[in-house]
Amino acid sequence: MRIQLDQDILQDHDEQAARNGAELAARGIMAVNLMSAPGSGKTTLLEATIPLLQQQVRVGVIEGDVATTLDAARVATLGVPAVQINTAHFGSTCHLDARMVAAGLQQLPLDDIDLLFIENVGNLICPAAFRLGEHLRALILSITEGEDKPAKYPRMFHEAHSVLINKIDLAPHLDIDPERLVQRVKEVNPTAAIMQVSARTGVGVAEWAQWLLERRRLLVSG
Ligand SMILES: Nc1nc2c(ncn2[C@@H]2O[C@H](COP(=O)(O)OP(=O)(O)OP(=O)(O)O)[C@@H](O)[C@H]2O)c(=O)[nH]1
Ligand SMILES: [Mg+2]
Repeated sequence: MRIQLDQDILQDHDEQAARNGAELAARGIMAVNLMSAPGSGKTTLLEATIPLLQQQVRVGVIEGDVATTLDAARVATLGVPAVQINTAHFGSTCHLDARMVAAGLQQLPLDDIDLLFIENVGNLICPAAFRLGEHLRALILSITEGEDKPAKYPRMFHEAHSVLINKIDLAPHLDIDPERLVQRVKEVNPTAAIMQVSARTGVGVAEWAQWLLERRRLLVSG
């Protein structure tokens, strides 16, 4: 009985995700679900990436967190429309789901957006199970988290279209080899685009921005 209920809830989520995806596609908006453990650098990466993208596309942001509007306030200073979803208000905490994103879409000026970032709640487990209506899933792994993480959280890595290895500026201070981390990611997901970046120094951010623009070009050209 319990299993049946869970299946029904997941099916409801999947249907709402399909509706979100259809609405975004009809408007030519590419949505990117940004996922990572807490503090890996999702918002900092957005702060570094958005100014590069703004020269070519109009960006919007949905921020997901359990509580506070801190992250939405950070990206809003870049002059992009940003809405904060607090998952606690929806009776769920560890991830965004499609109905929360639907609520966020209602608050955004969708006619003025080409590329929508959805920053998920910091968590390497739950977000993998919930589709939001996104076109792309980007996973951020900071090098301080350890090279065992792809093997320990395989579903998150397996579902990602791109994996960004962030905080690469810290590599000289750590006993971790970024190339080995790349190998560990490839063992779990051989097809994801893997990029080494530093949201702090900007290294690799232009490559990531170009990758996003190319993916959007392919999406809108069908
Ligand atoms: N050295 C270094 N620090 C970084 C980098 N990216 C982010 N940080 C720092 O890491 C901390 C967390 O960054 P956030 O961008 O808030 O991380 P987040 O993933 O958005 O965090 P949550 O939304 O709370 O899950 C901040 O102190 C950032 O300044 C980086 O590339 N290098
Ligand atoms: Mg954040």
